[in-house]
Amino acid sequence: MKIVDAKVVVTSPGRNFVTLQLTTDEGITGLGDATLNGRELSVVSYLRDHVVPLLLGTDPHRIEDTWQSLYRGAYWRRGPVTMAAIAAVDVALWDIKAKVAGLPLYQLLGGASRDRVRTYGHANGTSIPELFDSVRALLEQGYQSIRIQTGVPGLKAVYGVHAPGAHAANPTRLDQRVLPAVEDWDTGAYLRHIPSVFEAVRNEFGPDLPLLHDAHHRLTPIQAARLGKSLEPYDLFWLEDCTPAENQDGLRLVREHTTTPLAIGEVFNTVFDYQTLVGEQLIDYVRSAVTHFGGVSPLRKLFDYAAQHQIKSAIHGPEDISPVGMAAAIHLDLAIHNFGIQEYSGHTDLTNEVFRHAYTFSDGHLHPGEAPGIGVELDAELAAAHPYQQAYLPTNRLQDGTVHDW
Ligand code: EZ4
Ligand code: CO
Repeated sequence: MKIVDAKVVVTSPGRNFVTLQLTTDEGITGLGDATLNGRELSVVSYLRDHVVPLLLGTDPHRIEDTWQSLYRGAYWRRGPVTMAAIAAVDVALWDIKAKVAGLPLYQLLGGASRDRVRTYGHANGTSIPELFDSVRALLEQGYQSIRIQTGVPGLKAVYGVHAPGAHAANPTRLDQRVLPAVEDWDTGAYLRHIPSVFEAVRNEFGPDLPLLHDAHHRLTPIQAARLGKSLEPYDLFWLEDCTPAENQDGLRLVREHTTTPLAIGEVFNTVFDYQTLVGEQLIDYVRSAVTHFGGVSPLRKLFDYAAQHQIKSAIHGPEDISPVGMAAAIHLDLAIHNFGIQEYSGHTDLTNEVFRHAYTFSDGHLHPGEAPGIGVELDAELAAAHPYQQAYLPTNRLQDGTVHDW
């Protein structure tokens, strides 16, 4: 079998998605997600200009060899653009292999280790009453674990949260350009406010509901240590991205001070980003996405490494992972032993029409379905009817104007 065609499809049914579609000489197609929020076209060029010419004529069954040749052969290793591009190839090849076998991908990964995949959803509110409404709406949708994000008194933005359905929260328009929204931040005000939010949520919804929180890389290790400690009475499922973890050593300090479980890694793209964090068991959940970590093949290896240190999976699953990336994640979630939880925000109806998928959501759980491959079909005509729109994630500044992590 040979790869005879490789197309990179960019579509924006509400937000931008980048998809690689490979076709074999036997007419079998495979899909992979290469979406890198706010920097989408860099991955399109990496694939179209530099990877597609290498793939044509090769054997799609040689997944590991293709992966290694793209990773090592480029000489320039790692980084989000490279690893999103390689991820799309890896997933498209797994999709083809599973279709040839006539099996859903999870069967090729060892079969199901559980009946279904537990998820968590995002509750957001500028105020406590608004947050409660958001939690209730998620509970009505069936979610059984909930991430809590709120406004902080004195700040305009709810940190780390995108405006619903928007490309970027309140983008500023200047001439023909789309510029990122600029949000405001005050770490002291945040640290003083957040424990009272969790106290209120516990009082309203009781002790049993698993609650998560994302600090979105905004704290130093000592601030993160203080936050983890102050949240201990509210029994969090995890505190996520408490500090920018390129500084892996900083997590030792956080870990020494708090028993709040820690989750890290949505911006990481290789196992090297996790060496200290996993090797010294400084975290409890690894957060990388199939889409940004080079695909199913390397993420499976990361999870096996994490398992040796009693660390579980928690694949990143915001709306900016396409249904193709989400499907690949759900197959992996079902198959691995050390599954923790899957983030799941769902997609708009239009996105689900562009990417028709076999995976289903009910009672707060996902299942990948039984369609051969990853179980996603791309509607190319509908995708083409919704072309790329330039968009950025927001940026963030302190009240004196200093740029801060978003
Ligand atoms: O802000 O994926 O845990 N989820 C998150 C996400 C990220 C976006 C960035 O593109 O932090 O919502
Ligand atoms: Co996050």
